[in-house]
Amino acid sequence: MNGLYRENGWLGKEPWWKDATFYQVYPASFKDSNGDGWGDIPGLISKIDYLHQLGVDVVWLSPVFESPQADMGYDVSDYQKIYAPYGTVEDVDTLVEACHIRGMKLILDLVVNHTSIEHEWFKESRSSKTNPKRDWYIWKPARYDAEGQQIPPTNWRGYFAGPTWTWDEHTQEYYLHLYASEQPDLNWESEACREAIYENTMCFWLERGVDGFRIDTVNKYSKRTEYVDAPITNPNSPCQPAPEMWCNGPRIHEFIHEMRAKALEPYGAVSVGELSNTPHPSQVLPYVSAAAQELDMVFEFSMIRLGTGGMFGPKYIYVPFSLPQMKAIVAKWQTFIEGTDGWTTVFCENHDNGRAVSRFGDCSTPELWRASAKTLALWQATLTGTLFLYQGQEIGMTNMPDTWGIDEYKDVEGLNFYAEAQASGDQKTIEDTMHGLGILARDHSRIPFQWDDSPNAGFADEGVKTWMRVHDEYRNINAANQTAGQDSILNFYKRILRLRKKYKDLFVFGTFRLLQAEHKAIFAYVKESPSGTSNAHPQTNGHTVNGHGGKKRAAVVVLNFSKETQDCLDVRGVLGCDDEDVARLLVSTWHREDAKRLMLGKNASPPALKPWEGRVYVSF
Ligand code: TEU
Repeated sequence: MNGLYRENGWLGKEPWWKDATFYQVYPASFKDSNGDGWGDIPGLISKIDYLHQLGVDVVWLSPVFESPQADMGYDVSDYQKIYAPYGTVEDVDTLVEACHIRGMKLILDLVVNHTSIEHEWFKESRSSKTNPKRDWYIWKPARYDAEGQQIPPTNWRGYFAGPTWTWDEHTQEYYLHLYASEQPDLNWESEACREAIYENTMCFWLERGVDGFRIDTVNKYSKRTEYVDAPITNPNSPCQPAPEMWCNGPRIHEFIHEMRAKALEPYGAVSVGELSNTPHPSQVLPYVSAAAQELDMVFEFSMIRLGTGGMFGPKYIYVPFSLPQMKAIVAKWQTFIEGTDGWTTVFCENHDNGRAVSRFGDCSTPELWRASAKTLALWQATLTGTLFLYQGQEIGMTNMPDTWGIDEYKDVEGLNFYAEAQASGDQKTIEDTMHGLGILARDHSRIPFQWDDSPNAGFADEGVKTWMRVHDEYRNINAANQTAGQDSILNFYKRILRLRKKYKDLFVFGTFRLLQAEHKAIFAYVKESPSGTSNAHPQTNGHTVNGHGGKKRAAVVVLNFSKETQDCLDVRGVLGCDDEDVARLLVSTWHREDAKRLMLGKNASPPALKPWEGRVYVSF
């Protein structure tokens, strides 16, 4: 069993992936080694020591498979070939080896809700209604409205705006695609199709030493097979949001359990599923309960979706939110596994969202940018669950400048939403959508990594036309000028990733209790060691004996999410310090520790928190 369990006051032997630090690489934008302006696998290999020195245990590589790139590789046309600008299958073998010799691991991005329209399976399926692979995709006849006009089989709106059905003239039927029309959904109801998925897309890579997968759209494989219309919630559109028609469907747990049994378990492969549109813990736990033998963990998106106007129509109409709203969401997803055999993840960036320091921090001055990036780092590093970083987060990369126009945006999703706004003819909708894209667009996390202050930020050689524009600020924000600086964001990440490991009983496995829930500027919480002590001691006489009167070790995390000075809460009181107890300052984002700050003895109260200062105090 790989849940969080304790024997004799000890943390049981936990699976390696619970306290591992994962790092997502978006290959097109990480490092270009051959001067075509597009990142590649040899470029990533050349930077593997950078990741190792940061403290990365596992690299998650976004899709590099053969693809026409309708959705940046999330439209695969051959799962066993590599998109040539990224390199070759042998390059992946070299990357696996480069990770393993450093004690690191590599997981790939498994995209099997759909293939590319150019995949051989789809070509066969669309060739005729009698082709053996016809039912490997989802084909339906047309409907006709009251006026006799042909309409799609259902009124569903897809994730990229527009309908989820495209008409195929050759066989006179529609095919389903939750995303772009170039991404036809696979029919998981077909056992032959599922078997091919496990063998062709998973076992092939696991045989080559890959250590697991991030599983794309993991809860969407089991559609509700009645294929009925969704309720009309937007009378002004022919397409209606319908995630309930394909999320968490009737056979989803059967399918994922089978995927684990047939492909993951035999290789001891780790799995992290992308679980969107699933806001209730009671729906999430069945995916991550160890006993269920489905997924090891999932990404739940409530926090990272803050600011979006919902997942469908108004997604890019920005909706301001408060810190108490964010805190309530974090508390919900930090505590939902307590008392269960489930597990969770910690993340605040990925390739589908804007940059955290731009969305949740403060980039109004260089000082606040640095301070807020470090406090966000401290926030992430002290939360329970497996930690996932996204490329560039560790150096505080920011959103694209708000002076950049729509021509710098390349992502199919954002461009479709913008085109939909333009089609409305409503100027305010167009302006509001551009404003929302300026904060939330997936493009912000996809511009070239800023390695140094050389032209093209060291991502590509000088003079090379990069596939996306390099940020204007690359001379000030880059890895090279943060490598030496002790106060740099990069070095702070290195430091707190080590601390997270050293105090894993508190930060990785600890219980979470929110403090000052309604405070509009302070994000504070208590993390308590499940084992009762730092070095779990065997229990005797039924009580944990730890030299601290049996008190559980705890940490108080106090983060100032504002540019104003804020009073610090009563740390000693929260930790239940008796007169002779001392609360120890473990880390501050502002202060180089010194003796007087380190200890909070009797009657001592912590100094006020500077703007965007984060601190962690521990009981012992
Ligand atoms: O995204 C799945 C998805 O539905 C959303 O959670 C995602 O945020 C997207 O922006 C739709 O709003 C996954 C991948 O992460 C994404 O990059 C792909 O575009 C998508 O699947 C299709 O493969």
